[in-house]
Amino acid sequence: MMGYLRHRAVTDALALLALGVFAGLLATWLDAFEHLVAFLAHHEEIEADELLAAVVLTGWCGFIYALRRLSDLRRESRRRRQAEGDADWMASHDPLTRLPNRHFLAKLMEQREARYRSAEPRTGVLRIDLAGFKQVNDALGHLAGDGLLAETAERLRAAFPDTTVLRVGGNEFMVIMEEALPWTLPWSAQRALKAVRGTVKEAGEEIEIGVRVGAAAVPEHGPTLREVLRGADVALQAARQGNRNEIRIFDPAMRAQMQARAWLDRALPAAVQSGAIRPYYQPVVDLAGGHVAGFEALARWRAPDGRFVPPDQFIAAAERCGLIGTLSEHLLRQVCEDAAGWPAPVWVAFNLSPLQLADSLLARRIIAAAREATLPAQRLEVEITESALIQEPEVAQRVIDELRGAGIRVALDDFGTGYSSLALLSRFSFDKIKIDRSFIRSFRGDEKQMKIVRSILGLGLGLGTAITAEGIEEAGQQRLLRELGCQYGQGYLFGAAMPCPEAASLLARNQPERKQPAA
Ligand code: G
Ligand code: G
Ligand code: MN
Repeated sequence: MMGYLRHRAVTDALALLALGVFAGLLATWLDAFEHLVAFLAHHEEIEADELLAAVVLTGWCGFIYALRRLSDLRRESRRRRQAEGDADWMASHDPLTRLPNRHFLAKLMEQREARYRSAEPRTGVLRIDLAGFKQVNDALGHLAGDGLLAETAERLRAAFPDTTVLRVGGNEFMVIMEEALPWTLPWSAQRALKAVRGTVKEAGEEIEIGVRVGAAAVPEHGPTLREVLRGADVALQAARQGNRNEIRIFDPAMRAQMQARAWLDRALPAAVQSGAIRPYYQPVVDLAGGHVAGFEALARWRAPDGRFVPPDQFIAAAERCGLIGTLSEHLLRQVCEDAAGWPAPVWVAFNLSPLQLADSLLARRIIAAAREATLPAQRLEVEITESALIQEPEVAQRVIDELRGAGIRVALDDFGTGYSSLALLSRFSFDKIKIDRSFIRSFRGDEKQMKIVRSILGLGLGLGTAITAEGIEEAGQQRLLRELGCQYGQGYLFGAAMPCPEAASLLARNQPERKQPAA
């Protein structure tokens, strides 16, 4: 449009110039000026000289007018060019943080691929996301969430000046470091973590931001930026499985892990619905009497190819996919039904996931499941880990009180691995404490571990809480624990988790002496 106008202006100017030159030549050839002067001198009465001056003045005015319109046109064209540039900018930037976005990244990759073909120059990539961002959004509102993102962008920009910092997703950021030296990658990841972590004030609240960083570089982890972005994503996913503040550098083994995870997430819903995940039962032995006192139900999933999927993996997947409630409900029904068929007073213990303790109806569900299966509440035990109690202490308190009120026992699982907090022991009431197997494994040879096990046993005695030692694998461990006064033992020495029919036949063989008919 502008080009066409300029072209016409030039042709017009040339035509007018030609016309002027032609008129000048014609006037010279006809001596027009002399005739005009003579004419004016002869006819003073018509004031033609004034008229001429007016015509010349009008000409000049027209010229000025034309110049002004021309400058308007210029300004208009500049404004339009800028607007076009802005549209480009807007398409390739995020309006909230003013950082380049995914489109920018796509263009950058295209440019590199066109320019370098196969071997791209060395480039470090960090993918960064915020832990608990969704909770901030949900609890404090989207404005607070926006503020958090803007603040994060600012911190990253300050930490990486003259480097491309992008926002590539809801709460995901990226740093692309061209020409970065190989050994600086972990250091840069650390810099990103340090820059972003810490507290932010939003909506009048101090928010603690957690940061996860996945890092990868061209050419160590792939020949192109495109591939390395994927590698950094895999590393970020691995970092997400860790703590709140976590850094992972890409490692090819992660790829296999991610594929396994993706398979789990796909296959789990069907497995939960079809009942492919079943409870197995590991015996818990009364150490003084030597008989099986109860069983701990442990979920087992035999995949279609026959191999067992590790429970910590599918439990974590169920938590991730929001299926833990459904899975747990299926399992608990089966467990209560199975245990109702065992002779009294053999009991069954059921593990709860920390996530489930946020459900205020949990206790009622559990009580109902036992009742429906006609399993007396006294023969059902629920195992809870400390982390579950710390996340939602008020709800946990209510759930525990309700369960105990109904006669269901509550055990504190894996004691010794987490916080092992005395405050928790004093705040909540437990019927049983389970000493984690990591203590039992080595306590015989280790004076200090021995003292700790002895102290936990003393604590149990003082609080009137039964103690189970987990992970007993050797007869020597069993003997020592019995001598120390530990009431229950569990571990491969007595048996691993087994299907229900095997548990039933174990019970038939292993009855407490007092129950056996007198000879
Ligand atoms: O059985 P091991 O068997 O490998 O179990 C691994 C982990 O999975 C343990 O911490 C155990 O408490 C947990 N687990 C096993 N079964 C269940 C279950 O039914 N529900 C929940 N929430 N955790 C379970
Ligand atoms: O976290 P929780 O205590 O619920 O999990 C029990 C886990 O301990 C299960 O994974 C179970 O298979 C495992 N386990 C049970 N007995 C033993 C044992 O004697 N040695 C080892 N190493 N693990 C055991
Ligand atoms: Mn357990």
